[in-house]
Amino acid sequence: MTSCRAQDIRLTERFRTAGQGPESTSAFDLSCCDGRIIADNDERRLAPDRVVNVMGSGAARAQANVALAKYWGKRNEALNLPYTGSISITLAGLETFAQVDFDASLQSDSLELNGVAAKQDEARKLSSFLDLIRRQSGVSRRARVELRSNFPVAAGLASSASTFAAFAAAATRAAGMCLTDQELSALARRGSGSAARSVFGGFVEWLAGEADDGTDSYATQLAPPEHWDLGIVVAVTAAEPKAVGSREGMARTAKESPFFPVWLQVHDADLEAVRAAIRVRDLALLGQAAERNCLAMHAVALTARPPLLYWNPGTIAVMQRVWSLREQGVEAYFSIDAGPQVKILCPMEQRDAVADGIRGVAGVQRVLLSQPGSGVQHVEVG
Ligand code: 2P0
Repeated sequence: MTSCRAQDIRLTERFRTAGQGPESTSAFDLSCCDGRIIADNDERRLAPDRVVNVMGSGAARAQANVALAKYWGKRNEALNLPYTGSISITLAGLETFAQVDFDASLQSDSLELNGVAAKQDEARKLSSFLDLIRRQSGVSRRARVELRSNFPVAAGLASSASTFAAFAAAATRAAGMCLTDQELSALARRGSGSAARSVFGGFVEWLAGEADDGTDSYATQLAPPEHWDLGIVVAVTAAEPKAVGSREGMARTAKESPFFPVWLQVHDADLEAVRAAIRVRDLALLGQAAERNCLAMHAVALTARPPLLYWNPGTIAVMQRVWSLREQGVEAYFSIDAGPQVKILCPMEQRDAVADGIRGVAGVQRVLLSQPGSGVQHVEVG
């Protein structure tokens, strides 16, 4: 289990590697942290020695992820506890920056998303997350929060994953909380399930866990980004937010699809195949399992009542192009999360060719190039 001290040192290393100057380790008195693990759903205050030097401000960046074996259905909606484990790749370049300032002069939280004041439902979600951090840290001040993503948000590109991973890191830093990576992952999960995975870079598994309180439901890194030089191409077929969000979509599916038990039954084998494929870097095994799991998730969503269809004609055209590229010998495989965008896995040396093959497809608005990316990074503020 990672100690808090190790986490902070590693974050510092990541920051330096990213070439963005020295990290402010002075924000923490590291000697206070003994690595004891708190329950992620704990509404109590952290022990006094786990809240140190409240800086008031913190900033962090995190990247989106694409799920290869997907999270679709919660056994506990309040705590974002999934029925199944899931595995993802963190996506380099699809990034959210978060800055949090606890400010005694504020009467209420001031929340901005991409330069615009958060809408009522977004604000409620962000403030509830801050409340959790306030309860755990004992900080009572309201916060000024700025969140910026460099890709279409709420459109099936896992913006909530990068948002809550960055937000959790920035807010806990601002509140002076001393957390391990595992604790940060479990905390980010409370904001959005998939955010648990974006805390880590590379190839990441979120463990479903069994405990009712969620203490064993957090992500862990299966392999770092450099483990496998995979190319990832993202075909953006719509930039506007989806009609039905993931939260409502998975709740409706779990409750209203007669096939939901079948989804749970088939998921384990896909999870195992994806895990094994990553271990031995077998793209055919990985791609086939990812496509199978993706299609099963969308099939079960389609059979919810009323049905959920996240695709548009461009989505289907890209899927068909991927299949035809494969017939021509290009090792390309798709996955689609809860939205119309398509993420394509391929060998890095074929990434440009795949992107060229996708650009001409009707309905494709933009093509983004990615690869396995790094985990959450603290950023110096001020
Ligand atoms: C995933 N998705 O594994 C799956 C696949 C979308 C399809 O996790 O309710 O935004 O905030 O926990 O994490 C998107 O759902 O949902 C998602 P909440 P989240 O990536």
